[in-house]
Parts: sequence; structure tokens; C-alpha cells
Amino acid sequence: MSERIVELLKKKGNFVSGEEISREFGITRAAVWKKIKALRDKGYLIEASPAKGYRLIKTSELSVEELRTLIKGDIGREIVFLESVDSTNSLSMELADKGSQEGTVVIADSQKKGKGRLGRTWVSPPGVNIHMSIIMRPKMEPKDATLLTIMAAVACVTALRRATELQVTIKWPNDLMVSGKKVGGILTEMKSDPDRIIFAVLGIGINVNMDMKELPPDVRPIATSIKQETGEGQSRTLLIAEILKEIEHWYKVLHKMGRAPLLDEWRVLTSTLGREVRVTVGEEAFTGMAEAIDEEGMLILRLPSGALKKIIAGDLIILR
Ligand code: BT5
Repeated sequence: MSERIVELLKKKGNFVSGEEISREFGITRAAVWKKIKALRDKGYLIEASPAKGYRLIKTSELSVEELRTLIKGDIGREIVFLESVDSTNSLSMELADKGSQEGTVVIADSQKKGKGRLGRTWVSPPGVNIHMSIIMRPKMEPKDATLLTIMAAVACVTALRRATELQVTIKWPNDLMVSGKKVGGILTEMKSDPDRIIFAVLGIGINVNMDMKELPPDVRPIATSIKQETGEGQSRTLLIAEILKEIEHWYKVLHKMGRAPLLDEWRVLTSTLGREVRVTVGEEAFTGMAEAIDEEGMLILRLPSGALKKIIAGDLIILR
């Protein structure tokens, strides 16, 4: 119903009395006030005048309606928006399994069971961050799935740099970093046959307007948000639109020109290469120089012995 109240305020473009809203939706004046308050909490700017009623001044900084007007390409042509969901990735995997088309984007204001890699939790409070997943049906072999994470990372960093001028970088394999802290993360999941990806889901979480106190104490020292770094809030709508535009661009490049341009761009945007790092892979840990990424997005580490070690995925800490 909140959305319909917004519609009414938009349509009138001026003050609408509480009485008219209560009549229109068959709710009490007190309930109208409650709904208006909830909308304000979500970021809508609504003026309230005891004499004249309510007037919409600005829509929420996360507005799917506005997002739809900004999307021109195939990625995001279909948008599923939820106030709250367990995980946008889990829902997208279900939707893809039921046949949802490539480019469908699932966005949630908050997640109850936001997922990181390896069963970890992604903290996803309401009203502040980006939680979205994109369904893709790439003609690719499963061994190349890392390219999708690479594509999402390049798209996010490009969009974030453009919107904020922050020096956002990619930390291999899936972290978006600012000033050595994590501002976002990517989780790619897929369903595949041995030789082809049936569908993949690109999950993107970005801390936009979050205050650090919303994070549990153990995550706080390693994390940051756009607002924390710039002192200013950002429109999640505009950021999402920019990210989707960048994904559209890189997905086309990947199709037309192969993986080389994408990998080259990743190399420009990463803060990992040329650094002394420690990578934990399950029970094992490797220390060495992060020398390169290969054609499949694997990290090539130069070990102290001089030998090279290829790593598909792991947790990386930059030592020097
Ligand atoms: C990731 O995992 O970085 C992948 C995060 C992907 C989240 C998106 S949100 C939309 C979509 N739907 C989902 O359910 N997931 C995706 P990983 O590299 O494993 O990092 C997880 C670790 O980051 C946690 O163990 C915490 O230490 C830390 N962390 C958790 N929440 C954070 C947050 N909001 N900001 C920064 N760090 C966080």
C-alpha cells in the first residue's frame, strides 16, 4: 500500500489531505500517518502540514520505478524488487531454475541470510546498501566462471569510481576495496553440466550509506562504506543503474572480443598484483608475490622458492 500512497502523491503533485488518503485506501488517519512515517524512514522526503496534508518532495534514494527509467539495455530489463529476502542470490538461483531470462536482476533492500563465500554471512541491514543478483546464461564452460566474477568486479569498480571519485580497487578474487577496507563483495554461483554453464548468478553487495555501527564488532575493522569514506550519502538507484550499464558493456565485450580486454582492465583496477600476499586455501596457506592472473582468472603466485603456484580461489591478505 505504501507504494500506492506514493503513486497518489506523485499524481497530485501537490498537497493531499490525510482525509483524502484515508478515504482512498480505507484506512484511519492514524494509519495514514504511520505509512507516511514508514515511507520517510525509507528515504522518501514527504512534507507534512497540519492544514494541507502531505506532499511528496523527493522519492526514495532506492526507487525501482526510477531505476526502470534509467535502464536502456538488456541487463535489468526485468527487475524483481523485495523489501527483504533471505538472499538475492538464493532467490535468483530459484528463479533461473524456473526459466527466468538472462539479465533478470533481483534487488533487495535488506537480506536476512545474506551469503558470503564458503557459507559465510554477508551483513545486509535495511535502508542503506546494495544487495543485488543478476541472472546470466553465458555460453561458457564452468572452468571459466571466474571471468564472471572478474566482469562484475570491473563493472562495480568502474561505476563506483565514476560516481564517487574514490580510489576503489579490486582485491583478488572478489573484494571491492577502499583504503585497504572492504566496501563490497561478489559471490558468483552457478548451475552447470560438466562442459557448460546452464546459468550463473552474479551476486553483488556494496556498502553505500551504512554507518559502521550497523556491522558486528568483528567485521567493523575490515569494512567500510561509501558514506564512511566520502562523508556523503549516495543514491543507490543511480549506482545500481551505472553498475548494470557497465555489466552490459563488458558482457558484450566478452562476447565480441573474447576475454583479453576484460582481463586487461581488471589488471588496471586491481590492488593485488605486484604485492607480497598470503593466500589461504582451505587448510593450506601460501605466501609469495602476486605476479599475474591467467586467462581463467587464476592467481599466479611466485613462491619464495621461485616456483609458480596457480590458485583458483582463496582468501588473500596483502602483506606488503
Ligand atoms: C563476499 O564473500 O565478499 C561475497 C559477498 C556477496 C554479497 C552479495 S549481496 C547480494 C548477493 N546475495 C547474497 O546472499 N550474497 C550476494 P566473502 O569474500 O566470503 O566475504 C565474507 C566476509 O566479509 C564475512 O565473513 C565478513 O568478515 C565480511 N563481511 C560481512 N558482511 C560485510 C559487509 N557488509 N561489508 C564488508 N564486509 C563484510
